[in-house]
Amino acid sequence: MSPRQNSDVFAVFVLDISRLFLSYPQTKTYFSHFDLGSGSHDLQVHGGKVLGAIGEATKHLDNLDEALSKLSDLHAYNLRVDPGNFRLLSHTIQVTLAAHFQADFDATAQAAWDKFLAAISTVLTSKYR
Ligand code: ZNH
Repeated sequence: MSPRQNSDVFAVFVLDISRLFLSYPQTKTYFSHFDLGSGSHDLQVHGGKVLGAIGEATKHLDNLDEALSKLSDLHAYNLRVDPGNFRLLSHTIQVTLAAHFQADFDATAQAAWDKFLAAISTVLTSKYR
């Protein structure tokens, strides 16, 4: 269950992005304009966007900088999300995967996801100043 084999992973995670806000309430500050109720329309749409971007990134593993360039601008110049939050989201994604794919999410899969999500986070926080 590597990041490359991702299709059904995404549907599952969309339902679960509220885990980020429940586990790490400080992350809610960026979403004051959202309905943060578990499973709300806002969360499903946003979860879909985030996972869409992650799915797209799996197709550009050798060129994440360029593939994520626009998103990198958005997070650095516009959203100004504290970089520490990327670790929290990455961790939340991995816990979600572990919970839903208990047998497949072994240590090797975890290492691959951790590396992949860290690489994405590095790009998305690379333009901060
Ligand atoms: Zn983010 C948005 C992705 C992280 C916060 N994002 C977003 C989007 C996407 C993303 C795709 C959409 C865009 C458009 O629409 O154009 N993110 C992402 C990724 C990651 C992230 C991939 C990693 C991995 N974010 C993050 C974090 C945070 C955030 C960590 C905090 C906590 N985002 C955000 C916000 C927004 C976004 C706030 C906006 C929303 C609305 O809609 O308003």
